[in-house]
Amino acid sequence: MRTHTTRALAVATASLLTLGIAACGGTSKGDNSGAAGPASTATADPNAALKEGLKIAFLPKQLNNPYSDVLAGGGEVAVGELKGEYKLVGPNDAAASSQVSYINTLIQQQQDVIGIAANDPNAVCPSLQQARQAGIKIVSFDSDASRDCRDVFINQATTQGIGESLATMANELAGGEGEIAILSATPNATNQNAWIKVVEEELKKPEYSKLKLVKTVYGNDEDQKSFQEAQGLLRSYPNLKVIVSPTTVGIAAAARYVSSSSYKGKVAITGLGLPNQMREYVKDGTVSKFALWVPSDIGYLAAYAGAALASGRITGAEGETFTAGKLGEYTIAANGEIVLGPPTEFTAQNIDQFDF
Ligand code: RAM
Repeated sequence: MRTHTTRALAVATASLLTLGIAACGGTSKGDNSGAAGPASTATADPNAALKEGLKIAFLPKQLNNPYSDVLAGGGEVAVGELKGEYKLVGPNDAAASSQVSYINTLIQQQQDVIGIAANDPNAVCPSLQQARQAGIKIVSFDSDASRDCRDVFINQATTQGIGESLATMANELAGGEGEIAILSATPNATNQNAWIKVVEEELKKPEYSKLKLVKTVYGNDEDQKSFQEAQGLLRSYPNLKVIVSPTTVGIAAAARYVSSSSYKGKVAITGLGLPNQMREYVKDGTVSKFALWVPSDIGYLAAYAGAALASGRITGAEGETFTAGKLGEYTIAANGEIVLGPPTEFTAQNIDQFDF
């Protein structure tokens, strides 16, 4: 495509101008000369062929979460298309530093790309920096690591967009007034904390003046703890109208609790959920509306971004473009962010069209 080529050339030229003298070659594995830092010192070659045989590892927040399985499944498909070597590893809990030992092992194994959903933006940084110094490309997805310890971040949708959608759904379900509460994942999760911040900002707007966020609690993305936290919220706040849970684990646990309690039909549950986990609660009337994106597309896009980085096609700089197989072309935005697309809202009308 003409526009594509023109754009790619413009980006390449811009990168050359920006990087100037610092651009003295790419960093390869085993080269300790400076992969770390917010922007790579390599120059993007938009015509570089994608390498085959790349070792691309996925490290989600935790393994025992259906969301991680769906997401990594998309990554596996993409790595297959790229003729690479796929690996999935991870802890069973989403605690701040639970991923560190996995990163260290992936460095030992000389992976080419580590895709990570960071359980804490900073706890993973020293190990990720070591990985970058060993020439490994870091693609954060779902939950970002600090900007200076990864190359790009695959964001499922814009942080602002997700936060706004959570506030809008809560407002609609509360009928424009009353008490709402948030049931989040872990207290250190980059993604949930960023979305909650947007919700809090949204609630300051005049259209939300009658909506009151009474409490935010954390179920740590553990089913039982999330269930108990939902129960606790309803006991502590008898006038609660809506529980907003921006985590697939939390929303499913809260819906399960409410569906078999006297709160069913009185307290609304909304947030971010997997259609397959939420279907029964939509069908039984506990949940009328929630949102999400296609998690497998995040994994798929992360693998292609990793391959583009490891092949020198992109460096993570703003304005660079690459093609992600069936998903088409993506442009890197500010701060190395690559946005998948807008979230989808699910209701009784459309939920049966989705199978993930
Ligand atoms: C949970 C995890 C994940 C988040 C989804 C919406 O599965 O916390 O990080 O993106 O919910």
